[in-house]
Amino acid sequence: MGTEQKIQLYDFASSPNCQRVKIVLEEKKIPYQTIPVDLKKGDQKKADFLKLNPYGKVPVIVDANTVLYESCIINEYLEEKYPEPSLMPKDPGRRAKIRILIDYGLNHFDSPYQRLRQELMKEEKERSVEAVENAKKDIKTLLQRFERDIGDLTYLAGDFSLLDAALIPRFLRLEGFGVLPDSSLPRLSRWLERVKGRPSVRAIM
Ligand SMILES: N[C@@H](CCC(=O)N[C@@H](CS)C(=O)NCC(=O)O)C(=O)O
Repeated sequence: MGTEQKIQLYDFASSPNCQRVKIVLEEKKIPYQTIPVDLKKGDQKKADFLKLNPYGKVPVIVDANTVLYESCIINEYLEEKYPEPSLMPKDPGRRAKIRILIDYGLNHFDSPYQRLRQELMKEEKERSVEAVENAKKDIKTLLQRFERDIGDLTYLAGDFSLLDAALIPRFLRLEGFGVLPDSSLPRLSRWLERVKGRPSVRAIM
């Protein structure tokens, strides 16, 4: 792949949605170049960028004539177009289950995750300790599903997959928020330590 054919990733370095795509690009060793989009300056709402993504959000990838947005859809595209190394099982049922868990880990988590995030963004004197503790409790309850499912597996669905890639950025934030590691989630806590050793994850940290 020559330099001019590299995938372009419109990126904001601390964005978990961009990091999710970068993990897959790194795992598959796909050459790419990042094009920074300054979200603080509102570059994502400018006319040129809206032509790439009408939602006005990062990430966006440009792969030759293909322009895509929505991080999980981008990752599915990368898996189909660049199948090696594979990040999805062959069995359609197991693939579907992974998609259910990605949806669970991102969408079903969103309410307590955003509550916690908003609360922690406040100045300490304005923060409600009760709201923080309630959100953490709700998140830990939701995380029990992964704690059960991972069992003795190395990664969330066996081999490293799009499920791990999708959830790592959010779970790293949960670590920053003091939710993980946690004694009620020993396997998930060990999983997080394990994935942090992967070069693809080190690249986003
Ligand atoms: N569902 C989208 C969400 C993308 C998203 O919310 N991106 C954030 C950065 S993490 C963004 O661009 N925010 C800027 C804005 O909404 O103006 C995805 O998975 O790609």
